[in-house]
Amino acid sequence: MEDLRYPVGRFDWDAPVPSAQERRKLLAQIAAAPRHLRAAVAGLSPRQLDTPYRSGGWTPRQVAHHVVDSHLNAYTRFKLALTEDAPTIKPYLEDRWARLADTRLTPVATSVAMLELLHERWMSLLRAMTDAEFARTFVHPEMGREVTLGKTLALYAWHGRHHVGHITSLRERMGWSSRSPRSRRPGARRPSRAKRPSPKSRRARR
Ligand code: NI
Repeated sequence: MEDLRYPVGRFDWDAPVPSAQERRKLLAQIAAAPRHLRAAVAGLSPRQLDTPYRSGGWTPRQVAHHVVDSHLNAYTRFKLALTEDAPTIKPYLEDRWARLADTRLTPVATSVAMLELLHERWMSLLRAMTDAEFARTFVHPEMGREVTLGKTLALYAWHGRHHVGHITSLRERMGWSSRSPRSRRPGARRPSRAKRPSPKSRRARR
């Protein structure tokens, strides 16, 4: 059965540290993440934004705010590891962060804009990093070992796609069109409200 929690698969901690060539692809994914988040939430109503993507899961609203919470921490971890030798970073309780008042009260558009600006600055840092800098590490106290910035780059490239996938897969499953009816996939068109088909012709459609 498809696991709704992992729309792009799980992150592979055992994969080798990305090569310089692989890093280019990961950098492009991080650069694209704000654009993809913006498209994923575009046109969602407040009610849709508050629909959990799975039973017991986060809503698109919580997901959007969480991506900013997470990437703010990630940006800080990069800067700590670039300026200190194997510093121990501070984990945070993401579920509790997602239930704080700002997640409830801040428009999703604010977090999309924050992510755009944050990634603009984060990308300036990432693009300038050398091989030796990607080999620098921090200690994650819950993992009890050093993690390289190269691996962390792969993690956050995955992380953005992972959470955007929660929203886009919810939209697909719910039949929520993206943006306007015109951009609906061919074959996915629904009858307009003005001309509802009779029950008979509706059956024939299946
Ligand atoms: Ni996350």
